[in-house]
Amino acid sequence: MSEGIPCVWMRGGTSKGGIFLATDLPSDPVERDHLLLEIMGSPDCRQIDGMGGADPLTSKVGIVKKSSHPDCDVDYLFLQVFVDQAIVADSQNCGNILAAVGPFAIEQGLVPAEGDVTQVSVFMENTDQIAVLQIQTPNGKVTYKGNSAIDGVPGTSAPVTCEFKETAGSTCGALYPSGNLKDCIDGVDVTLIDNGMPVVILNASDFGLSGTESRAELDGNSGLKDRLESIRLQAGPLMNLGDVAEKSVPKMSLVSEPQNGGCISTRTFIPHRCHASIGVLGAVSVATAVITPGTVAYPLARVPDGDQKTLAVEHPTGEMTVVAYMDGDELRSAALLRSARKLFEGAVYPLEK
Ligand code: NQM
Repeated sequence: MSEGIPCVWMRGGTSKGGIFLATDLPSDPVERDHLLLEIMGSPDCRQIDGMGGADPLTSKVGIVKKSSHPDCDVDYLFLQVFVDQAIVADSQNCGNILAAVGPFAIEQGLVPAEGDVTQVSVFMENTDQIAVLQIQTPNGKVTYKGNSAIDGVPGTSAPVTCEFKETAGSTCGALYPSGNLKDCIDGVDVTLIDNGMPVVILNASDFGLSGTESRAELDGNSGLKDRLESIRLQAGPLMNLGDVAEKSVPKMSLVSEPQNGGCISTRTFIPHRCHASIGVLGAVSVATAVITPGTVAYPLARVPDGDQKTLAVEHPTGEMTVVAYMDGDELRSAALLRSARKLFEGAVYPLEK
């Protein structure tokens, strides 16, 4: 039998995946990616011969090491393992798996627990940016138990708060990489934005949709998916992302008026399947467009006043609250509540050679 690779399987926010110490994986990216495809069982739409859950949200990997950056505790590289294609993409961050990185780092001894709440500063290698997490560590030990609920996950857990600063232009080089608040592609108005995640924002009504359709209904709409992919492929170069045919960014977020007291309603494709909720940094990018006059989202949105805005971004399974700290009209930093859970610790096995 081939040798197992130490790994912890974790839920982070509304995503799930394998978290590895960098020292346990090959340092050569080609070798590493090949191994991760085998571990997840990709490419195969059922991922039957691997650990992946046959959904982009459960086919994720976090790689963690002690940080080489003076202000950070750990470095985190996120990899999206495609389900039905032999692709492992490092072109995006994942703020959900990030929530699992904090407890993992403490439990693996990379960060000492300090007091009842331990702060973990994470250097996000995908975009060279920093996130600061607060992890519950009563009596110096990580706990996953608590009273915090997040939409898309049953029950309650210990809170993991995530704060992001200076995420503008994380991957595209500028908050509005095309230089415009609004562009027109295939006759449809779009806002191309990157505040931690490259997102194309579109008005759901331009596609004959109410924006409240279910994930299954949208995933079954092949005409819609074809139109979105045509726009996405053209948005890629405008967003300084080049040819995005084999990339997981930009995401495509259809927006409409809020239905449940939030600031906006969303249905987000990541990028080919509809998200069960919305990504963390995806929500930060949408929230940023929501508060900015001139974007596609602004006229549909309900925006509270004040220097600290609580922006509930509605999605198919509830809402994701982004707390936006403002500097005048601009978003200075954003904080979000997530949670995590350790599901399994052991070894995963690549195919025998
Ligand atoms: O936007 C899904 C997720 C994500 C990414 C995706 C994420 C983020 O829900 O920060 O969390 O957009 O592919 O895990």
